[in-house]
Amino acid sequence: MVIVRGMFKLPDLPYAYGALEPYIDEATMRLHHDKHHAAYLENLNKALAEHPDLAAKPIEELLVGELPGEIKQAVINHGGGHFNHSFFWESMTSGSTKKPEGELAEAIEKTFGNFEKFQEDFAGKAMSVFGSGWAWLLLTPKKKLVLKRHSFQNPPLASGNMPLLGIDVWEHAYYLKYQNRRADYIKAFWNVVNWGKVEENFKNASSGR
Ligand code: MN3
Repeated sequence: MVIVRGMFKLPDLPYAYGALEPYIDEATMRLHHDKHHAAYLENLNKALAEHPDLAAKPIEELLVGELPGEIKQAVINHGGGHFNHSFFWESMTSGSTKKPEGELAEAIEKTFGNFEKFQEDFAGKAMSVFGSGWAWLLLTPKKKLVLKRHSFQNPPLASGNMPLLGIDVWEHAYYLKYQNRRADYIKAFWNVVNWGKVEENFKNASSGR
């Protein structure tokens, strides 16, 4: 367990560091979780040190609420980093079913044509992130599925969209194993997607929770 000082705590991974091998290697997971995610938290807690009222809020609420000007960008960067990574860990599993089922599968087919086309479009979005950022499958307030690129750690909640699935394409997420081959990392990601979790996200977002 990694100890981070301050109100926001680093959640443990919901699986062992090596559980996503060979697709995402243990060394990357250790560094990514214990160092990168922890650093976002350290910096978020530092930014909120003088704002205990804000530090007591759930991260989702903090990211969509009003923020004092002097800490706003720090909360977007580091609070976004905390939210995005917490979400990302939960979106992966060693026991991936490799494809969605039920209503989510239907919605994906309706929006993108078929699952393979969705994978292609999602990968295209992730490939087209210039520099550091994320690609997201989101449910809009009008309950439409959309793919979006987000630079840096800009969190997906701000515009009222609900995140269903995201991929971290910062180099720290893949460079140890894949070096500059981002496309190979994205291809490998499909082997570890926790579709049960994505379906749960879709159900909650669809019912407005
Ligand atoms: Mn990352």
